[in-house]
Amino acid sequence: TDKRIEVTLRKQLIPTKQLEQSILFERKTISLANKLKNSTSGIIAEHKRRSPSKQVINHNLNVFDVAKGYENAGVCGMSVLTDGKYFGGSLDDLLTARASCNLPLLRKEFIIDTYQILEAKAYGADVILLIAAILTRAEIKQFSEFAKSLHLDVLLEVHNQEELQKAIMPSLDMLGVNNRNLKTFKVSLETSKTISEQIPNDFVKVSESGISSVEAIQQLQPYGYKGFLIGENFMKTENAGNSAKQFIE
Ligand code: IGP
Repeated sequence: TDKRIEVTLRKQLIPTKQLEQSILFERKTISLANKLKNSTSGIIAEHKRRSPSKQVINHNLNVFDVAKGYENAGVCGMSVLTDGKYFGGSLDDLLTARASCNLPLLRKEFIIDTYQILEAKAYGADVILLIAAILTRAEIKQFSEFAKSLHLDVLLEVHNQEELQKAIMPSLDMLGVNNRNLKTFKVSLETSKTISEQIPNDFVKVSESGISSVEAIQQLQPYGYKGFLIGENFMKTENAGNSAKQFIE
């Protein structure tokens, strides 16, 4: 409901038409799914200042430098947290990342309204995240089809088999398995391993959260994972880009 209020307020501030007329709305988007398919490293590196589970991760890194650093490291894409309340992010962070690099950008947000998908596009995103745990099947269908009409890729996040069965549909590009349990905040790579065989091969498989070594990635690859979403492990260091570089080649 907090998000509802937030979205309603922003909608009043910047009406839909205004978003649609913004310069970035005409930008040709880059497909993260395609980049992951053709990559050996598959790293999606995240900008995350803080989180509910870790409080402060890093306040000294600025988005501009982090985006440049990730791009120089050779990652496939970048994820930018835009949620303010829990993660200390903003749409400005997304815009700054867009100004700083040419990587496909994922808007990391709790999306509950098509307006947020228009915002994603207007602030320079190439990909949106949809979280199965907070959406109905009808919403997932509506939101993913709307995103596709704007040429945005869709990453659908699940935590378990029930969510996967509820959410699976052709308008999704990537299926992300979140290794972090939302209630306990515990992470286990076993989550990705056990769900992998239920995911049809026409979707690009992404493993999310709690990945802190190249060995972890090598463990997950035989299960069909092509993408690896990593935040904290890079952001907790002094130079996120350099840390990401160590995961590539
Ligand atoms: C990154 P980690 O453990 O590497 O920092 O995790 C990413 O997976 C995590 O931030 C995340 C997330 C989310 C955050 C995954 N799904 C949904 C907010 C909302």
